[in-house]
Amino acid sequence: MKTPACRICHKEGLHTFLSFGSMPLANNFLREEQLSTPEHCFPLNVCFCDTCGLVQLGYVVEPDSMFRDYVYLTSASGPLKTHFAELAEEIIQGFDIPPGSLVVDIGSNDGTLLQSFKKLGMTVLGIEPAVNISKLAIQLGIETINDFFSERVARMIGTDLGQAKVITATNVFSHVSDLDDFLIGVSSLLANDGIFVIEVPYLVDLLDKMEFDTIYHEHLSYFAIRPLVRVLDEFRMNIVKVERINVHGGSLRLYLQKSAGSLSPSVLELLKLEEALKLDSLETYQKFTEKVGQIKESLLELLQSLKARGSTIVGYGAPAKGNVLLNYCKIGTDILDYLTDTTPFKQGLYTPGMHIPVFPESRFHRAAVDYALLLSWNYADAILQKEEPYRQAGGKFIVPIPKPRIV
Ligand code: JHZ
Repeated sequence: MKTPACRICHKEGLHTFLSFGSMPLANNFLREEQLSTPEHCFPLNVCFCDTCGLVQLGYVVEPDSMFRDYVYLTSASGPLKTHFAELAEEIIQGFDIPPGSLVVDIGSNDGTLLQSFKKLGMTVLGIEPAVNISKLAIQLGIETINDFFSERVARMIGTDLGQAKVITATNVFSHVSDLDDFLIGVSSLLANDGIFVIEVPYLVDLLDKMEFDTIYHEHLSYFAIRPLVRVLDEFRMNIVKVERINVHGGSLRLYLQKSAGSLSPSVLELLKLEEALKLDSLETYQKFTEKVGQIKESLLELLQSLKARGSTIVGYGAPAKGNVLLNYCKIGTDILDYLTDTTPFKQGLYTPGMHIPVFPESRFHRAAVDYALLLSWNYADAILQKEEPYRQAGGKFIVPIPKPRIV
C-alpha cells in the first residue's frame, strides 16, 4: 500500500516499520445487537519520515467516524482531574493571566480542564467535535462549540469574543491531520501576548517503555521535539519552554508564544537526547518492532499458563489502548471474563474486535478475581493504591508493558 506524504515536510516515500494489519477503531465500543454485524476495520501501519523525523500513521481514517460520537471522558480518571487542575493553576500563575481573560481549550472533552480555569475566574470556551460530549460539557456549565478546531472556527471565535489570552490543546495535536490549518487557526486566535500550551505523548517514552498500544487510528502523529520545532517554527510559534510530564505514559508539555526567538535551553536538551537515542535512524524503530512481537508472545504465554491453572482473569480499565493490545494479541473472552471501567459511556458495551463486555467497578469488587490485566497501565500507581483491599485479599495485577509482569 502506498503511504501518504509526510504530514510535516510533505516528503513522499515514508518507511513503514510496524504493521498491526487491519483493526477496528479503538474507541468503537459495541452494543450487544451490533455484535453479529461485521465491524469496520482499517489498516494500522506506522511509518517514519527520514527527512523531518516524524513518526506517523500510514493510513488516515476520516475524523468524523472517530470523533463525532465519543466514549472517552476525561473526568472518568481521577488522576487526570488533578493533573488538569494543576495545569490551569500553573498557567494562570506562571504567566500572570488576569481574571476575565478568554481561555480556549481545543478538544475540550467534558470540560474538565476548563472547569479549573473557570474556578480561577477566567472566561472559558471549549471546542469539541463529539456531539454527545459537547452536550454533556454544556450541561456541566462549560460553553462549548461542537466542531473540530480549524482556521474557520478560530476566525469565528475571534470575531465574536476577541483574541484568547490562553489556548490549550491537550492530547489533541497528535489527532490532527491538517496541522497547517490548525496552527494558522491558533495563530489568528491567540493574542500577541497570549500563551499556547500543548500536551502531547512523547515518542521517547513510547519507545523506551514499549507503549505500542498507544498506536491507533486516532493518533496520526507520534511526536519527538525535532519535528515539533520544525512545524511550530513555520507558523512562528516559539517554544518558550518544554517539560517532560508523567501523563499518558510520558508526554511533553510545550509553552508557546507568538514571538520569534532562539531555541530555549529546554528544547536544546531534548534535541540532544533524541540525537543520542538515534531517533533519526530507521533502525531504532525496527528494533522497537521486534520487541513488540516479544511482548505479545510472553504476555500470551503468561495469561495462558494462568488460565490453565484455573485462575480467573479480568481486564482492568477499558482504555482505547487496551483494545489495541487485546486485538493485536488476540486476547478474548476465553482469557478475560470482562473488563471493568469507570466510564459510564463504556459500561454495558463490548470492546471492538474482541467483544469483551465492560462492567462498572462494582462488579470487580463483588466477586473474587485472581488476576487483573492492567490495561490502564498509565494510572498504575493510583489504581494499585485504590485497589489495595483487592491486593490485600490476594488479588494480583498483571502489568503488560514494558515487559509483562505480575505485581
Ligand atoms: P486513558 C485516551 O486514550 C483517548 P485511552 C485519547 N485518544 C488520547 O489521545 C489518549 O487518551 C491520550 C478507566 N479507568 O486515559 C477510565 C478506570 O476504569 O488511559 C478510562 O476508560 N479506573 C483522547 O482511552 C481508562 O481507564 C481507574 O481507576 O487509552 C483510561 O483511559 C482509572 C484511573 C481509569 O486513555
